[in-house]
Amino acid sequence: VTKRDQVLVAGHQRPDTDAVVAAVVLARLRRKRDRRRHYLAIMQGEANRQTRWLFQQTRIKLPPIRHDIRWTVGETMHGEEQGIISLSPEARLGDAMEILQRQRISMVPVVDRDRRLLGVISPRLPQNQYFFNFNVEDYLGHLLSLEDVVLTFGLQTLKSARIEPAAAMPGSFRVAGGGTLNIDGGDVVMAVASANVIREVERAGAQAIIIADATRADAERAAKASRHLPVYFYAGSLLALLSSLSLCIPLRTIMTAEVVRLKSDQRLDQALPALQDSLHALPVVDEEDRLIGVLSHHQALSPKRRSLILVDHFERTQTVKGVDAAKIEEIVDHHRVGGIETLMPARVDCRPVGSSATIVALQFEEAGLIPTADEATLLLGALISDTLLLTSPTTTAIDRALAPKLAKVAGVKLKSFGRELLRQNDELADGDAEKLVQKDVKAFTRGELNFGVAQLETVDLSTLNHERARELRQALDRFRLKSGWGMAALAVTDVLKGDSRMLIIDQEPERERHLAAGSTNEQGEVWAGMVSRKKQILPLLCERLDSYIG
Ligand SMILES: [Mn+2]
Repeated sequence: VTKRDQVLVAGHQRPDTDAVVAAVVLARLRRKRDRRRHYLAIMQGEANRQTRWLFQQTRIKLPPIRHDIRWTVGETMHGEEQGIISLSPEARLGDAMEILQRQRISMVPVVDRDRRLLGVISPRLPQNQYFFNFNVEDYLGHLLSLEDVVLTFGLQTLKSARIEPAAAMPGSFRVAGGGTLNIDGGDVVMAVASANVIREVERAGAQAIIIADATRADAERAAKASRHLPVYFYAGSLLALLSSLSLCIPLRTIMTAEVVRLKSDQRLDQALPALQDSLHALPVVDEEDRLIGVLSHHQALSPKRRSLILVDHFERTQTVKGVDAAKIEEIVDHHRVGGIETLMPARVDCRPVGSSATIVALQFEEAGLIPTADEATLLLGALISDTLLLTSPTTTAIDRALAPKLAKVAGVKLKSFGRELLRQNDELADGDAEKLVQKDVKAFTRGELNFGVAQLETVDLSTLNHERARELRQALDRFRLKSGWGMAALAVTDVLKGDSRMLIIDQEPERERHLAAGSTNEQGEVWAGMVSRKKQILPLLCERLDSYIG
């Protein structure tokens, strides 16, 4: 499986529990049915407290956060999965050339023992013209040493040096061709097997002689003419030896150390200019400059469309960045059919039910599969979250039938699990009072009086204790003064029980008592069965205002 066979499953921005769970469990369901591809859930932003709590009830991990699905360098490069080819600085130019030709690549990275990038070798760089230029006579002692030649060709030693030759003695490669010899100290001479030549070369102060174009026996006989001069034997022609000298050059001496390095999490389109400026593929390194991949022009210029499954949204404004360059294969949602267009025919599973998790659970059933306990826990949590424990008007008979079944598989009690889950996102207990009274507030006028009515939803009205009620009253009063209202009310509504408690603050204490119907309870009068501000709470408040004679 390569990274290219990945299918991302994404929920909407500012993810709620349903968006995260539907993506995670749908990805797991698809994986069970299709093992050839890698289905990977992502979320567009931090999970909220409720979602984190729900995942903590399972062994399933929260998906990675990803806002932008455009390809990264890491996803496009030739990486570990495909095998990264690199060479050590002690490798030879011949090794590099072989790889470059066999793999048809433009560059070979040179790395140390810890895979740290030291440089690159590329025949496309002007400084690497040795690839096409065998005129290496004068490179001895600069680009390569006698030892490099001996090691690379596995030259047989016929007469060894008394003193080890210096690793990089400067000199030239010379060919003893029969004419007058012109040898300087430090030169390495290549010659046919001739005792006379050996004597002459030794007299001239050469570093060593390599005998080629000869049988081993002839070479050994000639070598006897040497007193101290090291003599080596090359089992091949003089021409072959001469023309392949450059292959002995160690990479450390000719690699290009100054090279642009790409990072794996860099976006591909942002790495393109550097790549287009480069004559060869570019290395990709980690934080410690260790080689983790190579990005070629070919890979970068023709990226495939990314496969994508969208869940819990059907609006362009809520979806991931980079959706235009992706191939939407599927949409699973319970909202209205919105403004997302697909390039190719897509499988769309939109059903008017309480949550996207409901649809995912139904897909399990339809596939003849049962979710694991952990998967059922997540699905149930998302279903409860979106339907406020099956109380919201979006709840359907399908949701009501499904919830107890999921609870059974999950091994939890529906009601108590649901309340515990909903409490996680409940701000009544610990939210900032100043923010809570302003979160959902509307201004009204009745006669001469300007007033405001705020509403705060909770799943557990018992968290509104005396202390909390006092805090909220004080914050409400400050907000009333700032807004220039004569009166302000806060309805704390228990969405599960369908009741509200009314906290009322009025500049006229007498009217305040009247509006509270004489109740002196600091936690507010209970308005039983009242949840709708527009249809229930405001009419009763206005009725009491009208009946007040100050
Ligand atoms: Mn939803």
